[in-house]
Amino acid sequence: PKNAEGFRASEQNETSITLQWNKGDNNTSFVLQFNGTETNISSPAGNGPVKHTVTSLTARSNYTFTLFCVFENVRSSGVSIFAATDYVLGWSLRLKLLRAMRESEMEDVLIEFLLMDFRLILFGLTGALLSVACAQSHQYYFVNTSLTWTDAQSVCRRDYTDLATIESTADVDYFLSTSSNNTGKAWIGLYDDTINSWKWSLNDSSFYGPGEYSFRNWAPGQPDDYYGQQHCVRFYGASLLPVGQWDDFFCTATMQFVCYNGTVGGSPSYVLSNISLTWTEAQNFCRANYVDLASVRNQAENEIIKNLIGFSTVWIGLYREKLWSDGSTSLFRDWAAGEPNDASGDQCVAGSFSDSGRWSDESCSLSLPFVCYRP
Ligand SMILES: [Ca+2]
Ligand SMILES: [Ca+2]
Repeated sequence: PKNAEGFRASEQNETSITLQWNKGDNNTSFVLQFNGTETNISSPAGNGPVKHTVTSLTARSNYTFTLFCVFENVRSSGVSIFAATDYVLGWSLRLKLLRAMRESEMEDVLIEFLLMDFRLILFGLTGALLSVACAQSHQYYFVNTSLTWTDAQSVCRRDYTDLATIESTADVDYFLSTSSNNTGKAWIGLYDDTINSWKWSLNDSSFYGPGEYSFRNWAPGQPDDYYGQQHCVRFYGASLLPVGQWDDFFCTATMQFVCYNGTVGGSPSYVLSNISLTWTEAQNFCRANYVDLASVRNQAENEIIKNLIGFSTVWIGLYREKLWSDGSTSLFRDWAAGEPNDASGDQCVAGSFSDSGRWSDESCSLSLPFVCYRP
């Protein structure tokens, strides 16, 4: 069967996320996969969208949900989305106060003084929240001129240091405080480079000869970054054609994988797992028991792995991460519900002033205001 259409998070609060999708055919039922559990959901009467609320979640956390359509006991391939729960209570009030302070004409010293006072008040009220409050590392500047991402990057590099790198929830708050009257989006420094975003899990430059780090064996039409969420690479076994070629795929899918186990007599040695894991779990497993997930450096190694895996399609060590304009390696992410969701090509990232600063991927040629930083 086909996958459900319009799968998205429609509402969330601190501890629950409501998912919805189009109902489609009356005879279709659904399976929702989440945190290693599966829930069967039957098709409701009527034509409206199907809604399902997942409860007992942790505040301000990211979750992955995968939805399968089931028709006559056959499952669709599945669609995955990420969604996040809200801040804990009291957070939005705090942001309003912060913004009000920024708006006023007070001297910076006075602002600092008030923030300090504010920290103390907060400490009494909320305790744990403090670890993330008011600890930003950069000075941000909102530039209220709409430019493409690349042009915004040039302006930031000319007049400041670079587009904003956001590495913590404190940075997100600070980003929000840069513009009190803007309800739209603004570019930040995160972007996707379809060549340099790809990395091997085994990150040791001496392991790769000339051209070997960039060896690729993509299947036709791949990588396609389907739904903007295919960031890990699977290697087709003989049950999926074309065998031995590669496809970018949802990192949360589970499958067998190939670990690299060092060299034996000068040749690389690989181990095929007999269990199925997500890409990150597979990476952990290989690092704990062998060396790492397998890198494929040339056609000869591609052949060895193809012959090793037979009919199984497996994870290999190739994956992709968006890059920061200033070269930061921060993995902090603050995606809005359902984001990133734009397929393939170069995508750039904007924060939304109307959605707690959360991020979305957008076409880099879109014109938006932007936020620069100076150390
Ligand atoms: Ca793909
Ligand atoms: Ca998007």
